[in-house]
Amino acid sequence: MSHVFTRALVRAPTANFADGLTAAQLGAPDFSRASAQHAAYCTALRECGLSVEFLAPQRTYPDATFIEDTAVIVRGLVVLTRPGAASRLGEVATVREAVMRVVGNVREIVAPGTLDGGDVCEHGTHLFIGISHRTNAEGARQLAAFAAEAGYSASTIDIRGIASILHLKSGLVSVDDGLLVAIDALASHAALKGHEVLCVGASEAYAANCVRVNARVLVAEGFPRLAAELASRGFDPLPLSMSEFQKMDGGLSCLSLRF
Ligand code: CIR
Repeated sequence: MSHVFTRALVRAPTANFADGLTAAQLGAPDFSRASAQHAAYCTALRECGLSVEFLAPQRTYPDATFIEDTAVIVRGLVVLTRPGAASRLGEVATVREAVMRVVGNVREIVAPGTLDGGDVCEHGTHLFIGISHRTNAEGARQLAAFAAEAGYSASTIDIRGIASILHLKSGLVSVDDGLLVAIDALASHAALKGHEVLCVGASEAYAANCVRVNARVLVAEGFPRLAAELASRGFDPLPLSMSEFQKMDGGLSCLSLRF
């Protein structure tokens, strides 16, 4: 992986975190456990060499801890999103200022486009953009146009028929310019033809949302097969408890914006 991350933006969960959106049916999350898991996640980012900036917690937006959905930050490209869930639209204003501090020239997805950052999988200089129940074709089109200006190609993958994932990156991530990790339902998708794909079995599907951060790969704890497979390929997995975020349909990538 050529890019070195130096900073991350995060936002701690609020006490009303359980009021956020979820279809997971895993029960209500425990706030104090979620807070501890979030703190451990931030420690892990620091271990990977990043400085971690905390944005103010947002009680008005119980899903705001899933900060990844509000912006797409890839090399030379910063795009504020327009989240597809009405209850999350207002989150973008709360990250605008912090994102502007990162790069002055910020682009923005506008209506009728919708786009969640979790639907954007950066792989080398290509963006796979998920068409989901949150991201629509117009949002993807706008992002692809911004991406082209920044030298990225882009293609879409329609995930609306895959009930088990909320966002594309819930089931497809890039751990290296030459390796994707994907759930069964995506591993043999035509859009991935020609790419090397490590397929995560059904029993470990949640772990597909792992995150390459410099020398490490953050992986959800409790999914030993993926961790072992990554280790055997020379990666250095860093397991993290994610149970409370999983209950709210969230994964490792959505808890930070990394750049
Ligand atoms: C939501 O439904 O929007 C949140 N409860 C979870 C968002 C997870 N985000 C992500 O995977 N990028």
